[in-house]
Amino acid sequence: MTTLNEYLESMGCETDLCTLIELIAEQAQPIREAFITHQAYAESENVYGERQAAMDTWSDELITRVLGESGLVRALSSEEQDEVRIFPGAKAEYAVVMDPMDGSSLIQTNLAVGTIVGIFGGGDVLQPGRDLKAALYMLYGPMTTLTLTVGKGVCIFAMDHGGIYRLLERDVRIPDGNLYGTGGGRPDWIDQHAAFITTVEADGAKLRYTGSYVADFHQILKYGGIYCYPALKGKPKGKLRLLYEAIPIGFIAAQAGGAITDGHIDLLDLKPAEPHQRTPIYVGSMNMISLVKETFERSG
Ligand code: AFP
Repeated sequence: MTTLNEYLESMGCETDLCTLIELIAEQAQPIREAFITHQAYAESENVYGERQAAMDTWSDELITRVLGESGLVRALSSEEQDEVRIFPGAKAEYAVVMDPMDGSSLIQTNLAVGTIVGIFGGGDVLQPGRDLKAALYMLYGPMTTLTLTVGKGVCIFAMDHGGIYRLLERDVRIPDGNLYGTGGGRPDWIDQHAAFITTVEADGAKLRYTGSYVADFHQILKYGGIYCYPALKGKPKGKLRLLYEAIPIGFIAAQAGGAITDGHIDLLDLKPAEPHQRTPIYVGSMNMISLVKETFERSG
């Protein structure tokens, strides 16, 4: 079976980009091992005032150190760090954006969590998602999988017992489908979102939501449907972040024939104003994205 290395070479990726992707993907192994030993909550809070799980901090420090030492990354913006990190000595000009441990509050319940990464060229982290060179996520579930795009379609790898990623599926396409997952409490949803959910439920859509974005998106990628984290009354930007959560996953969705929107615009066209900017998110199959847009237009 094709390895990650063979796949990247066959895609004609720049050598430095191949090395960077492989380096990031390799961190899944130490992260998996660390789940056993880092279960307790750390005392620190991140920039949003949220309690940081020990694994958030640990995986953030691990990947930051590895990328800093690689000499390939000029700038790094992490959901877990207040400031953008600059590595002035880098020989390559990649800019990495990441959520090192998405869904970390679920680690203690042993549900699947993941690491989300986007890679830009040009050394600047504040770029529209459409300009990504690559996007990937590692999902720590029953298997460790790597879902990757280098802008030429999406493929999924699984890590074998020796730590080698082997291709499970190439040219992944999001089918039209009827799964939906939504964050926020029903009383807090804005009217357009409530109208959308009423419509999909009336159409027989099935609710699937764990509270781990990366895991919830992965089943949408495989089976079709939509993941939503809407604008809430009193929180018009919702909860998730444009740079770390919307942009890399949206790029993967688009490469698989789906799309991402905030209900009004395609989020891949939006240039982030600042690294920690939040946005409402609707990401998934084209049938659902069309319905979101129609509903938002109608209920205005
Ligand atoms: P944590 O990383 O704090 O667990 O947050 C996860 C997350 O950002 C995203 O992965 C989930 O989809 C979303 O928040 C869940 O939020 P709710 O608990 O409000 O549904």
